[in-house]
Amino acid sequence: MPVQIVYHEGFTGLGHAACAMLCEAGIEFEWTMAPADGMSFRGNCDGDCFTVPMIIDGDTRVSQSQACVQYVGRKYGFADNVDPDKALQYMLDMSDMWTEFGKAMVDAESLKKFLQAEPCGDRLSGRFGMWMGNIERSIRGKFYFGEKPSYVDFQMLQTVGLLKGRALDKLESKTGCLLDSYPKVKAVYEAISSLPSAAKIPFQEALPAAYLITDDMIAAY
Ligand SMILES: N[C@@H](CCC(=O)N[C@@H](CS)C(=O)NCC(=O)O)C(=O)O
Repeated sequence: MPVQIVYHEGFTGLGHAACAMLCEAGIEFEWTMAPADGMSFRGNCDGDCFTVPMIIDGDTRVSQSQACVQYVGRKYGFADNVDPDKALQYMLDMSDMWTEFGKAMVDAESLKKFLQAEPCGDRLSGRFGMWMGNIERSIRGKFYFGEKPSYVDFQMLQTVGLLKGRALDKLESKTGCLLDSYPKVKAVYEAISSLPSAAKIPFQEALPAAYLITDDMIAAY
C-alpha cells in the first residue's frame, strides 16, 4: 500500500507541503478522501485523528498539517540540520499568520488594515507585515536551515501558495506584490515551486472557490 494523503480532492490546501515533499523524494502516494470516513470529524470515535489532512504510512496515522509535514519531512529526507524546536515554532508562526489572515478576510476594510496599515497595536493593523518580517528573519540561509530545503521550507511553499491563491494574486493590481518586501520568503517559494517534481502535484488550485476573495471585496478594497 503506498503512502496515503487523506484530503479533499480538487485543491491541495493544507496537504500541499507533504505532497510536494513526497513528489520531490519520488515516493509513491495516493491522494484520497476515502479513509476520512473513519475520522472523528465524521462522527467516528475510535481513532485519534480529528480531521484532514491525515497521512497514512503503514501502521502510522498522523493528522494536523504541521505534524504531517514533520512526519513526512523526517522520514523522507527533508530534515538535515533541522532544529526540531525552531522548526515547530516556524511552522506555527506560519499557521498563526494564516489564521489571522483568515479573520481579517471578514471585509475589505479589515483586510486592508491587516495587509497595509501602519501597526498601531490594535492586533489587526499592519499585522501581516509584522508576521512576515518575523518569518523573513527566521530564514537564515538560502532556506530555513541552510542550503537545502527542509520540511519547514515546504511548509513555507504551502503557506505562500495559500496566501496567493486566497487573495494576494487577485489583489496585486491594487496593492502591488506584497511579498516583494520579503525577498527570502519569495526566494524559498520560487525555488521549491519551480522544482521539476512540482509537475507531479495532482491539483493546481490551492483552495476551493468558497475560500477565495470575491470580486466585490476586491472592488471595495
Ligand atoms: N489545524 C488543522 C486544521 C484542519 C482543517 O481545517 N481541515 C479542513 C480542511 S483544510 C477540514 O475540512 N476540516 C473539516 C472539519 O474540521 O470538520 C490542520 O492544520 O491540519
